[in-house]
Amino acid sequence: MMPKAARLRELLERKEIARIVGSRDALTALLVEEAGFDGLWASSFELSASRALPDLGLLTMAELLVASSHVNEATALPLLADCDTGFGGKINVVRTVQQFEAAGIAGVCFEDKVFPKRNSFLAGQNLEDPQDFAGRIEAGARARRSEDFTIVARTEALIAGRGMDEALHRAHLYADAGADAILIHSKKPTPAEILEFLRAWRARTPVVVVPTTYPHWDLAEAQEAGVSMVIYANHALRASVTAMRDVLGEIHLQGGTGGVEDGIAPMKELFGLTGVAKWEGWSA
Ligand code: SPV
Ligand code: MG
Repeated sequence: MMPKAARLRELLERKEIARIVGSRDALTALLVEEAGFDGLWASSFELSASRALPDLGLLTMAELLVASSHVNEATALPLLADCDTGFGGKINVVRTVQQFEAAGIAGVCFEDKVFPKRNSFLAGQNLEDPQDFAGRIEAGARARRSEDFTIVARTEALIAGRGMDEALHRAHLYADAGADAILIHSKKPTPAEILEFLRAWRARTPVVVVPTTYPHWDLAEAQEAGVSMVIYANHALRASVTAMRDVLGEIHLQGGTGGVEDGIAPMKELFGLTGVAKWEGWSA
């Protein structure tokens, strides 16, 4: 089978748009694979939320590496790991690349915000100096062992309200520095500014988007406009919060679990997902 890094690269470079999904743990990754998606995203927002922490750059590189490895090991899908700002300066980016690549993870994404970053949908966004950030991307690209290991550079210029010229300037700098793809993030309710970016970018590198605030963008239109990959970054986590709240509320109200039993995954389904039969085969 093709190594995961090569598979992620192929997803970015093929004509057909690829869809990857935020997976905060191994079980979520299994469900993403079962649903037929192309790959996985280890989201700093989801991994923080799963620890009941806000997405403010609180998790260390080692914590994100362990969590990302659990996600990565669960399936054959390639994983793009969200490595926030890269945990410091150039040498921290270098070690991040070394460690994530050694763990068999297909690629990493670094964003051009000042450490500690704030989740893109929170106020108060500070951008890193573009030359400094480009230097980190260049060092990270040099540090990888395999050319297939993907480094995505994410610019938050639009998120920070710095305008299209700044976004394009930064994206070109990061591509010059060796980024394999550009993630252009937006918090607008329509894809208008993403479309403007794509027209000016002229497919210089593959482009990745995170359509959380513009969820109605048609996938075929996004592909036509030049998007290579979309990330559904947080939907599995948000779905499970809603489902857990509903069920826990019902159980508390009813004084028992009888009323929810038919609406939740049977134990047998979890035995299947967790591979009981496969594991029992080892001792047969
Ligand atoms: C994440 O999922 O952690 C992301 C995307 O980085 S966002 O939450 O939009 O910043
Ligand atoms: Mg993140």
